[in-house]
Amino acid sequence: MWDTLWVDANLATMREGGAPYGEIRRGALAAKDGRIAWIGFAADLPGHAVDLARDVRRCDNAWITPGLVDCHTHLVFGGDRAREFDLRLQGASYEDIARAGGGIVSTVAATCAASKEELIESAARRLAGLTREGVTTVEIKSGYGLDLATEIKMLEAAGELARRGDVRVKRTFLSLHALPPEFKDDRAAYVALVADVMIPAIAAQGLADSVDAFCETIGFTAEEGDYVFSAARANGLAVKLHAEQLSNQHGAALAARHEALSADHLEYLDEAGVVAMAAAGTVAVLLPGAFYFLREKQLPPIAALRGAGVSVAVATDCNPGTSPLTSPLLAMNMACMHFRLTPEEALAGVTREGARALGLGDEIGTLEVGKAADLAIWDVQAPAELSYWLGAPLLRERVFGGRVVSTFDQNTPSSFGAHRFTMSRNGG
Ligand code: DI6
Ligand code: FE
Repeated sequence: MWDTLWVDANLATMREGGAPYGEIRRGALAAKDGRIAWIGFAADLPGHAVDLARDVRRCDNAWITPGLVDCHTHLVFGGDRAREFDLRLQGASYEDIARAGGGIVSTVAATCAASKEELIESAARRLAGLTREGVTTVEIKSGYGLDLATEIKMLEAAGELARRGDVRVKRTFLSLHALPPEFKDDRAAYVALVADVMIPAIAAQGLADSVDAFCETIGFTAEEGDYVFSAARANGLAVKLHAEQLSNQHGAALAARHEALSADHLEYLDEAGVVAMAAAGTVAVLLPGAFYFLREKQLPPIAALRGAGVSVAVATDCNPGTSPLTSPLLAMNMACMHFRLTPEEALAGVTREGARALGLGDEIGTLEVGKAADLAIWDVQAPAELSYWLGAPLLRERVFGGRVVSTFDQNTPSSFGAHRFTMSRNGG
C-alpha cells in the first residue's frame, strides 16, 4: 500500500533521452516513505487507485514536475540595498559603489549587526517567495559575515530555515566574497585566515557542504581562489565559484581543475573555460536575475556550452545587491528572454541541472522511482507555461518528501490562480 497516489496528472519527469520534458500524459505517481514508489501511465496502474494508496489525489490534468531546485542564493543577509538601487539608477555602476565602500561591505555591516533570529525571520520571508513557486531544495550561501563568528551565524540561520521550512537546504561557505576593510593592506593574511582557520572550523562543525568564492577584479584573484579551494577539498568540502560575472578571470577553468560542482554567472566565459568545464563535468549555473539587474550586455556563451555538452542550471541568485529576486519562475522567463534558453532547458535548469549543481543528481531533480518525492504540481496546460507567465500563481500543490506541504485551493472563485487558470485549462 502506497502512502499517496496522484492520478489524472500529466508528468514532466525531466528524464533525459526520451520525449520532451520526459513527459508522461495521463500519468500517475505514487509515494511511499518519502520516495517515489511508482510512476507511469495511469492505465498501467496495478489496480484501482483507491486500493493502492491511503490518500488518492486527483489532479484534474495538472502537470507534476520535480520540486524546483534553486541552486544559487544568498538568502540570508541583514538589511537591504534599496538606497544603492537609487544610486545605480542615477548612473553609478556596481563596481563604483563597491569601491566607494557600499555594495557587499554595507550588507556585511548589516548582517553583523543582526541577530541570528532576525536573519532567520527576514530570510524566511524570501524563502516563502521561493516555496510558493514550488521550490523544495535551496542552496544558501554565507559570505556577508567575513569573520568566522558571523559566517557561522549565517550558516546556522540557513540550517534553521531547513528545519522550519519544509525545504531541503544545502549550505555553502562563501569564503572569499569581499575583503574586510581591516585587511585592506594584507590580502594574503585574510586568504590564509579563510583557508587555514575558517574552512577547517566550518567543515569540522558540519556547517557547510561546499565552499564558494567571488573571483573578480573587485573580488579575489584566481590564485587566491585556488588556495582556498585546496583547503576546501582537503577538508572534504565540494567547491563552487562565482566566475566570469563582470570580466574574464579564468575562474571557470580554475573551478574545473578542482572538480567544482558548478561555476556560476559566466557572462565573460571564454572557449577554454567551456572546454575545461565540459571535461570536468562542472555545471554552468546561469543567473539571469543578476544579468538583468546590473543591465549587463554581455551574454554567457550559451551556444558554446550547449555544443560542449555542459549541463546548464538556472537559479535566482537572490541577494540584496545584484539580484533581489525571489521568483524562480521569473528566473526561468529571464533565462529564455535574455539568454535564449528554451522553456524546456529553463525547466531542466531549475530541476535536473540544479540538482546536479548541488551534487544531488541521484536524489532529486527528476521524477524517477527511488528519488525523493519532492514535487511541484502546476495548473498549466503545458510545462512551457512555467517559463511563459509573468507573476501568475501557477502552483497548485507543493510536496516535500512525499508530504503535501502547500496547497492552493482550486475551488475558491476569488483566487486568481484557481479560477482563471482552471477555466483556461478547460478551454473556457
Ligand atoms: N556576485 C553577486 O552577484 C553577488 N555576490 C557575488 O559574488 C552580489 C552580492 C552583493 O552585491 O551583495
Ligand atoms: Fe551569487
